[in-house]
Amino acid sequence: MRHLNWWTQERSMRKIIHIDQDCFYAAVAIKDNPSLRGKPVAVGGNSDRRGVITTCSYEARKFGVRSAMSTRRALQLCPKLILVPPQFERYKEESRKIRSIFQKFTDKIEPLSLDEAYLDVTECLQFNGSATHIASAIRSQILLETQLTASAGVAPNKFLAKVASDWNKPNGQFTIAPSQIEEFVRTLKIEKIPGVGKITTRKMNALGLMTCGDLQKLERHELLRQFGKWGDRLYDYSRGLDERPVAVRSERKSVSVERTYGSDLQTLEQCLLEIPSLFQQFLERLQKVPYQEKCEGLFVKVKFYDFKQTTLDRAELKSPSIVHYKELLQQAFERRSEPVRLIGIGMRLRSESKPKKQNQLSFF
Ligand code: TTP
Ligand code: MG
Repeated sequence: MRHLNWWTQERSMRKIIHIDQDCFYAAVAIKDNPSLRGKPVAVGGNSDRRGVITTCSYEARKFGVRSAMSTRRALQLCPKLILVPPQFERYKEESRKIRSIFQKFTDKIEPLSLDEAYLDVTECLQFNGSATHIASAIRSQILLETQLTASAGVAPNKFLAKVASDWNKPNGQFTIAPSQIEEFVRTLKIEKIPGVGKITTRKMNALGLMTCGDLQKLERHELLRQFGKWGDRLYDYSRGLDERPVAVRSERKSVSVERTYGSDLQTLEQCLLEIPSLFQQFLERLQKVPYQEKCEGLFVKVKFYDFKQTTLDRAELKSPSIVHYKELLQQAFERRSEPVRLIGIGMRLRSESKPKKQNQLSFF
């Protein structure tokens, strides 16, 4: 079952999803206290202690309340504003759940903050490799597991994906396909470029530059002269170009072993025969991990003859076994039923655990 959609025809093209939770801190506060739903809610410090607003619900935004505004000013704009204190542990908790959903689709995750991440899903085979469908599945799963809404942008690079995630906010998504880039950037307002703040916008507007289309008329050296190093980026962004890869963090999130085979394994049976020796190797690896961490699920990775790979994750499986890995391998293999060049098995670990002296894992 080989599939070529409009996107994978461009072989070098990446598929990037930018996910951003909607009014994240406020949404968590509302989840924890449903009587706040539908009301203007802000998370921040008290006005009498020179507090500032971290964020607010969309109802509060209608009054002009914004992040980083003083609480005093926010209350002037919206006297009925309900102020709640921040609860960072809760945000981390929800953020962890959201990250483990991302991991079901790709290993290439670059978290930007607790509520925002880039995902490279170029190699993800789910939904026939449709990044748009993957993004909706991620948003549905986030809603199901956390009762929080997220917005997503889908595009061939990080810059466009980030712009796109803001396009249909809240609780929406937007895809910019390669064929639409030229038209999209021509009319894109410069203030939509991440990193272009009020001051740069004013400076550009004064030069008659309103859209990326306007920016395109300037040579690279002119942009460098006007905007310093940032000019280089602006030259590329205004054309919808961005080659920055999704920068995966190196913190330990899993323990795994994998093996590449000299000649491809042709059948499911051949693949399954490899599990016992991989499992033995996996147990040896586990004992060397100097962390005491909780298992957050098992996974199997399969790379097919053409280097396309798929990862099958099961968060509900909390203890590694040959039976579980065989089951996962079968499902992963059947996504394509093509010759296999690599098999990996592993276990997700809770991401925020602290190193312990003990040299054993808690589930042993
Ligand atoms: P954002 O994603 O910028 O904002 P948001 O999620 O609240 O709203 P949106 O629907 O527009 O995405 O930031 C994520 C969280 O980071 C936000 O909930 C609170 C925190 N934050 C601050 O503490 N200070 C700030 O100035 C901003 C912008 C955010
Ligand atoms: Mg957000």
